[in-house]
Amino acid sequence: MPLGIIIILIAALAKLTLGVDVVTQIANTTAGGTNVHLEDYIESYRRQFTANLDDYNNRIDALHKLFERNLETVEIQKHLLLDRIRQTDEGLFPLELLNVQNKKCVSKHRNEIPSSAGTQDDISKCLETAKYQLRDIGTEPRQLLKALNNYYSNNFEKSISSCLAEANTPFTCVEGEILKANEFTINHNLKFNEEMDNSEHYARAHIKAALNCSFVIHFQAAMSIAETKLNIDLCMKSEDNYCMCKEGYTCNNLQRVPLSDLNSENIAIANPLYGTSNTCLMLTASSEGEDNLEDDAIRPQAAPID
Ligand SMILES: *[C@@H]1O[C@H](CO)[C@@H](O)[C@H](O)[C@H]1NC(C)=O
Ligand SMILES: CC(=O)N[C@H]1CO[C@H](CO)[C@@H](O)[C@@H]1O
Repeated sequence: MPLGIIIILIAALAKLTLGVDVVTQIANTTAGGTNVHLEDYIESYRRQFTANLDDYNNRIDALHKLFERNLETVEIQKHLLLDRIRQTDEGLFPLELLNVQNKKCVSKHRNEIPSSAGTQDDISKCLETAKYQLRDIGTEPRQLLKALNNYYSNNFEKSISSCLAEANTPFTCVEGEILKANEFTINHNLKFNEEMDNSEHYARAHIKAALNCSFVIHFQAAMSIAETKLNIDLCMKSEDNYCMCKEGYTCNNLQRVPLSDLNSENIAIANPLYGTSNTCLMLTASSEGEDNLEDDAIRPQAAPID
């Protein structure tokens, strides 16, 4: 006799003697058909649980990646800045070769350019601090993921095994466990979302700190580079303490004349060359007590005496 017919007979018999519950049980568990269905039913939930765990994992990973991508940006910016410092440094070599005056100006100001090694160290410190904090990102969510995984693979599986082995009505028993597992999952999801929010908040704060840390270094370096270039430029235009008299000749004998001394009523002024070995003199008028050439009424005048 084909198996299907036996099952129908048993089901019919059971219905007569034991009532609806037993029919359900038999219909859900009889070999060759419905036992497989119950297994499928459980399996479909297992798949859902696994998908849930994967989702947790993906979200934690995404948070880490977000953090790492931002640190990569800092790393890229570091290389760009080091390039810029190198280019600035290299740009000074041809200037030095032009003439003695330029060479003096360049060597005087060259060390005002931020050093590559120092800059690299400073930005690396920003990155190290951030990476150190990265270790803690996602700790709580990861603990919740572990707890959920533990629940699915231990509590749930044990209950299901005992449902299948011991319960008179395994389907009802299994359904009860699935209901419990769903409830556990929903409560766990709420906690997980909350912890993810906290972690994201924490991560963002540290990303911001790392970007700010590197920004400050960039800003200072850019300022130093610009200032150095300006100083060298000013120096080469003899607005510094040197005067280019003619190609190849410089005068470093700069005398500041207070405005009050520029008195046309006086018949004589002191001889600034008297008793010195200087052979040239550059006079610059300066306002009283002030040491700033920028504000001078009269620009430096070259007065080679030889
Ligand atoms: C950025 O860093 C500088 C220097 O460390 C600090 O003074 C400043 O408060 C920081 N700004 C922000 C927005 O964190
Ligand atoms: C897989 C399967 O056949 N499930 C059935 C088990 O019995 C219940 C009745 O309690 C049905 O609702 C299910 O469809």
